[in-house]
Amino acid sequence: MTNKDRDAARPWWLDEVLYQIYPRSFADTNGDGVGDIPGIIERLDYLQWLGIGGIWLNPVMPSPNADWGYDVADYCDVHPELGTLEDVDRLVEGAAERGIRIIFDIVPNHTSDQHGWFKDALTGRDARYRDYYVWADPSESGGPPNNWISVFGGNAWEWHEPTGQYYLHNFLDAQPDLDWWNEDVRAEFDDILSFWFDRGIAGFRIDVAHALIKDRALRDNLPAADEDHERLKQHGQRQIYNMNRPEVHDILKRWRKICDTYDPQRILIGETFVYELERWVEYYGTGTDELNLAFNFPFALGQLDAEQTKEVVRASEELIPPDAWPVWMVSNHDIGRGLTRMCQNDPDLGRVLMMLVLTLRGTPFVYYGDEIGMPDTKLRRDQLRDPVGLRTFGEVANGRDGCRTPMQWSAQPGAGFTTSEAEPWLPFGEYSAVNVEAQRDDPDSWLNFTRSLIQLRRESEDLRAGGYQEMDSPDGSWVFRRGDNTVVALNLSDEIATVEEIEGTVRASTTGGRIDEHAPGRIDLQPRQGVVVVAR
Ligand code: TEU
Ligand code: CA
Repeated sequence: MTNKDRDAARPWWLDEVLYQIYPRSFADTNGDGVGDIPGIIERLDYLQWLGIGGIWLNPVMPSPNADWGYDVADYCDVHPELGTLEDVDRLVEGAAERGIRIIFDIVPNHTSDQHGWFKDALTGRDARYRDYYVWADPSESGGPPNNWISVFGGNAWEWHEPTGQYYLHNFLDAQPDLDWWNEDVRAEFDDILSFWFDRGIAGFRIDVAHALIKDRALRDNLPAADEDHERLKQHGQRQIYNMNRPEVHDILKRWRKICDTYDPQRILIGETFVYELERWVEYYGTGTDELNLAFNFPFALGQLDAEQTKEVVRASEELIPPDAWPVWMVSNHDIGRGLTRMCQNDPDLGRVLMMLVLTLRGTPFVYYGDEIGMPDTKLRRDQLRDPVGLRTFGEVANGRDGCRTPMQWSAQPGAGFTTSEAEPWLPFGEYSAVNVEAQRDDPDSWLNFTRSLIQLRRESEDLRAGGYQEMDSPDGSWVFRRGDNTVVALNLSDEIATVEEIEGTVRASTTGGRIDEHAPGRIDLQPRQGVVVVAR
């Protein structure tokens, strides 16, 4: 069987562990305190050693950084602070040599207000690019066209005095929303996708994939109700007309067709930030005609609770189309790190969570630093760089900056991230306590735990491709079978748990000393401990 035949039989992204890098915070090669693409190239050997098969990079395109790259000023270039197009080519090539694919982030919902299209749109109602954006007249009583509010707080409409209309911004006013009813906008993005795919980019993570197209009649949103998700209640309204429109699926299906013309097939991963699993599965379409992977936020935003989390996974497994494939993620650059949010920084529970993510049926994502157990970093208000954190400081500790602090490579000044003299763009976490160098040679370290679990997954057909089947488990525990011969047993409680009907050899454990132990039909788990047991 040639490599190509094997790819055709089973696409790579079903089997690999993917890794998210926040480029400004991974590795700085020129001493300006900002991580860069050459820094990622230098660390490819580390990522290969860790065993990952693909990297998603947060946006690297030119941006005035009102929202740190999520305000794109040019979709077909690289931000000078991060590198050049040639660096991207070297990254793609160097990664490919190590069996690693590069996935980019694309932001199609809005541009920067510094994008050429928007600058032109401001010049007049007849401007060439005016209709690339969502413009509206004041309401009859004067004031904004409707009641929509921005995800980041405040009115979603910004008045433009010189042309006498409002423009829509679902995020910052420096992030004007594109009008996806406009066929020209669709055509532009077809070209942008092809531009990067032709350079060897393996796929895209699509920013706010559920938001792209708005209600054509700009109807008012309804207020949030008691039964709504906590986050929606805080927000105040149901986002039913300013996003989450059915027509978004046509756009994503159009993109999928483009991906499918490439060999190897390119993939689409959606930031489908929806609160109901019934809405989430819709982004998979029939299972083969829309997103390849749709992030599961009901899972990621939950607490780590045996009964609740199990229920979300059970429901996700039931709802997902048979030809579609789950994706599991608990940390990212917005919601923070699972260790802090879901495990209150308890390292034992944190490892159990890592074991869960790496052993569920589906593609796991590891956020940079999670493999060494980096918690969210505590920051003072004057240290924040994220506009959203600055708006919400106090309500959300550390805002979104706490999970974006530099990767902790070593205990040396500069943390192995930058030079000892440089001021990092965000403060370091506690890098003398938690870093790659100190953990690399310690067999019981978090890093080697993560790595060995990734290796086990690579070697195990059951863990990569086997079905998920929940088993009976003691209170506070979660036991499931993967494929025919592999059982994952997680004790999330503070009591010892005895798991029955489990026979085989311990092949992975969240704590040292249990590897190769024989489970003769039952096994005792210590509080907050997890094991993977393989029969035969
Ligand atoms: O996030 C979209 C989004 O909905 C989140 O911003 C979330 O609601 C918020 O972080 C809660 O605090 C994406 C990007 O991941 C994020 O970094 C961008 O700021 C946002 O889109 C706008 O592009
Ligand atoms: Ca740099």
